[in-house]
Parts: sequence; structure tokens; C-alpha cells
Amino acid sequence: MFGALKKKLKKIIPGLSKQVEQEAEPVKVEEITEEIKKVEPTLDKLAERKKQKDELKEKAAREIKEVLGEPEEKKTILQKIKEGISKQKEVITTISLSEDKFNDLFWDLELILLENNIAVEIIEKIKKNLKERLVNAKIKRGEIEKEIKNTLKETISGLFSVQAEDFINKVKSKKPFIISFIGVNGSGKTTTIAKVTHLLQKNGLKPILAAADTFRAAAIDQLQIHADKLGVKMIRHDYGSDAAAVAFDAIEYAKAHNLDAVLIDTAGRLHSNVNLMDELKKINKVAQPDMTIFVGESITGNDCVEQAKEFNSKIEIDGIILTKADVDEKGGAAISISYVTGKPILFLGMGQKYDDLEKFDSETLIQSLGLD
Ligand SMILES: Nc1nc2c(ncn2[C@@H]2O[C@H](COP(=O)(O)OP(=O)(O)OP(=O)(O)O)[C@@H](O)[C@H]2O)c(=O)[nH]1
Ligand SMILES: [Mg+2]
Repeated sequence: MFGALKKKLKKIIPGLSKQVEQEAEPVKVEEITEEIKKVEPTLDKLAERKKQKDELKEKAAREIKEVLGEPEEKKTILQKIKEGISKQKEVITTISLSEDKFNDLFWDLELILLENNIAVEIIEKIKKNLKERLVNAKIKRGEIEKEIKNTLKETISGLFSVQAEDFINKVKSKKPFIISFIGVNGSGKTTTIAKVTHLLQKNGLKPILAAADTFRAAAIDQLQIHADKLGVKMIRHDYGSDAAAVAFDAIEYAKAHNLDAVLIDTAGRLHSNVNLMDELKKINKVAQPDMTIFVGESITGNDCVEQAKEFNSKIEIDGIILTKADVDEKGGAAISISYVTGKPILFLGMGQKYDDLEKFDSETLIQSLGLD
């Protein structure tokens, strides 16, 4: 993930920092002079004390010299303090950038973020935060790159304030734990259900599958193949039959057989399809899922984010699984989707094998942006 974005950021940030440095105006050093003025009385006192000490030292030195020879030249405390201050003077030479110049310079970064599918509201947030740090603010020369990287990191990190509870613990909290998987056509719902089944099994839990996609030809058989491979029970009705009834039967079966979880596979649909959205509402009304998971394709970027938002406005979702993250070089959806929907990303689909389901971790995501 982030191959493309990481490469672009790595290139643009040092360039941008250099430009900021060139364009920025040095801040007047009045304040710094004020600081020095403040410490001057202390320096005078030290100088006075030093004078007294020197006289004593000189006297002692004459005697010591006779015994030990010429002493090494050492810096006096006063010299050290003075040097310290002049160093400080260099370091705190600050610069400031006008808003117009900032807007000009930010444009290239903005384009990169847009090209990599980062949602507009997030780009605005990044811009606002960078502006606060760079425009009319005092910033140390030579620290601009660090400041830009830190601002990006902090802003992105702040996008993940909603954290998911541990998935397995959550599933264990109720029996049977009912999960419905929803999303647009081909987003990876059925494959993800197989992966989640495998994950639950690895954790000693027994799920049952509900083939509630009675709409698409071959959908039931596709899920059956996974169920057979994984050795789990699957409830199926005929194609064209009532999807909610399939979910209902699976839940009844799970209750009767003391199973741990019911995973409901639903047909892919566009949020704009009123009939199919109504059907989904019916499934959820009948099944009363403990968790509704939106399964979206990471590679579709902003479309995926918009879909999640639309689905969430019609049928409240509890979490998101982003599939095909293994082939997403941009990663903008992963950065944006939680913030835009207010729902946590639970897992990333990282391939077509049952084990290719990675627990989502925002820290790992931020690290892989290479902003260190
Ligand atoms: N590379 C990759 N491919 C995936 C991933 N998840 C699913 N796929 C592939 O995406 C395609 C569609 O997956 P399905 O699970 O059938 O998607 P669906 O949402 O159930 O599709 P519909 O039922 O038609 O709406 C299949 O070829 C999967 O193998 C993933 O994480 N990575
Ligand atoms: Mg499917």
C-alpha cells in the first residue's frame, strides 16, 4: 500500500521545504534581543563574582604553577554562557511565510494528495494544519521539513480517532453473533466472508454462513464452495427467494446448534438502487445484526469512501473492511474512509487467500507512508 503516495511525498516534501525556506521572510530579531536583555543582569552578576574569583584564582594559580607547571587553557563559565547565547541566536532565527505564498507552494502537495485518492475534506484539514504551522508563525530555519512531515503525520493520525474494538472479543460477547456484509457489486463481500470464517475458526469459534445473495446467478454456489472448503455449515434457499428468510433460517440454525456466529452474505448493490436498498433494510430488520460491515474496494478510492458514506446514511454500518489493499498503490481510501464515515476500519483484504486478512492498524498505516 502507498507505493505511489510514499514515493511522491518523499520527493515533494524536501522540495517544498526548500521553497518555503526561500520564500519565507526572516522574523525580526527584536524578541530574541529582548531575551538576551533579560539574562544580562545575571551575566553582570556572574561577571562580578567571576572577577572576585579570578583575583583569588590568580593568586592560587601563581602558587600552583610553581608546582604543576602551565595549566591547560580552559573556557570560563562566562565564555561558555556567551557562546551558548550566540548559538541560541543562530538557532532561533525564525522565518515566516505569507498566506499567498503558502497557497502557491501548497498547490503541488494538494495535487499529489488528490491524485492519490485522499478525500477533499482531509486535504483541507491538512492544508489548515500546515497553514497554522507555517503561515505567520515562527519556525526555525532548517526545521521546515520536519515540521511539514510532523504536521502530515499528526493530521493523518488524528483521522483515526474511532478505534475498533477487538474483533474476536466482540464476536465472543454474544452467541450467536450476527454480522451482515454489505457493499457494491464485486467489492469482495463473499471472499471476505470466507476469510472471516477462517479467522473465527482459527480462534476456536464456529460460524455458519447465510447465502442471502439470492439475486446474482452463481452467488450461492460461490459461497457454497468456500463453505465446503472451510468445513462450515451454510444455509441456502433458491435463487430469487427472499434473502431475509435465508438470514432468519441461518440464525435459527445457529441458535439450535449452539454456533458462535452467523455471517450473512448479501448481494452487491448500488446505494442508488432503491429496491435493493429496501431489500437490505429488510434483511437487517429481520436478522438484527450485531454488526453491519461495509466491504469496499480500496482501489476505487474516493468512490469507495462516497459509497460507504451513502450506505451508512441508509443502513447504519459499524465498521469497514477495505479489500484489494494489496493492489492499491495509492491508499487514499484507507486514509480517508474512517474520518468521512466516522466508522472504524476493521480489516484490510490483502489478497485472495483465506489468510489474506490483516487487522487494521492506523499506526502501521502511518508508518508505511514513510514520513519519519
Ligand atoms: N487482490 C485481491 N482480490 C480480492 C480481494 N478480495 C476479493 N478479491 C477478488 O475480488 C473479486 C470479487 O470478489 P467477491 O468476493 O466475489 O465480491 P462480492 O462483493 O461478493 O461480489 P458480488 O457478490 O458480485 O457483489 C474476486 O475475484 C476476488 O477473488 C483482496 O483482498 N485482494
Ligand atoms: Mg458475493
